[in-house]
Amino acid sequence: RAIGFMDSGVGGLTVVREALRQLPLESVYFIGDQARLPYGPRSSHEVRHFSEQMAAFLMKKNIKMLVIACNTATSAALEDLKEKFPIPVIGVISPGSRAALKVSRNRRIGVIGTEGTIKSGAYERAILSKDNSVEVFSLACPKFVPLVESNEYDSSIAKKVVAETLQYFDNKDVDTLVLGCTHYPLLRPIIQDVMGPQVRLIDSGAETIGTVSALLDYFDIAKDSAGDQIEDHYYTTASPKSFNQIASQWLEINVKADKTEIDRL
Ligand code: DGN
Repeated sequence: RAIGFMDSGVGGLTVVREALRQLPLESVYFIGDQARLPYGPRSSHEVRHFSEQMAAFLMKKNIKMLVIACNTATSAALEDLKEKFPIPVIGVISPGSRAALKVSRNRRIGVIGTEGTIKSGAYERAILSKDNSVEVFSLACPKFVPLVESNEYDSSIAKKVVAETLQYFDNKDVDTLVLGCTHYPLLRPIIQDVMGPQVRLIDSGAETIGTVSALLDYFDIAKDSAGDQIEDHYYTTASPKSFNQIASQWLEINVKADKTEIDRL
């Protein structure tokens, strides 16, 4: 059985990339809801509804574990999906928060994400519930996801937009910045450049794979090399052309996604 991953678009692939590296024997079922992207500006009610649909689609593929590879969906739907589905459901916010606390020295932590994630306050809650002596500075970056989805993530426009947006942190003296949206690791080199080498960037999605790996062991459901064949499947709710291009580039494999209709989800 495979591990299911879901996101609003290509962002979740940054989590899958880490899974391919850290858990090479596991099979992946991925769905990106590109037809209804971006999730950031939507109400949490709507994001919850879409997340349930994607989770139900993946459940039909007989997955053994579900990774919500999207911060916006994690903040809106994690509790709901945990209740509804009889398999382990893992979000990206708690692992990202823990990693930030682990590396920050001056206890001033920045978080960037979509409007939905930042408005929900999920990161602040997750970080402060583990250590309430830190200061958290949160910023919504609504322009970042469209840059990534339009394959502009290393263009000069991207550099300008990222630099302008992150000016907010100029006087905040954060030493750690959480990439609280799974699309943002594609902008990582630019973000690092703008923030400077002294700031540690936390990739929440990548951190999540550590949790996934521990849970596979805990439930004793990890595949070993004597297990069945590895078969990865990618689905998008929009036309697969741009998805395949970004996915193949980012995962360094030839990805051929299938389109799945929303009303069939
Ligand atoms: N990749 C999603 C996240 O981590 O929040 C959000 C993308 C979007 O739909 N705005």
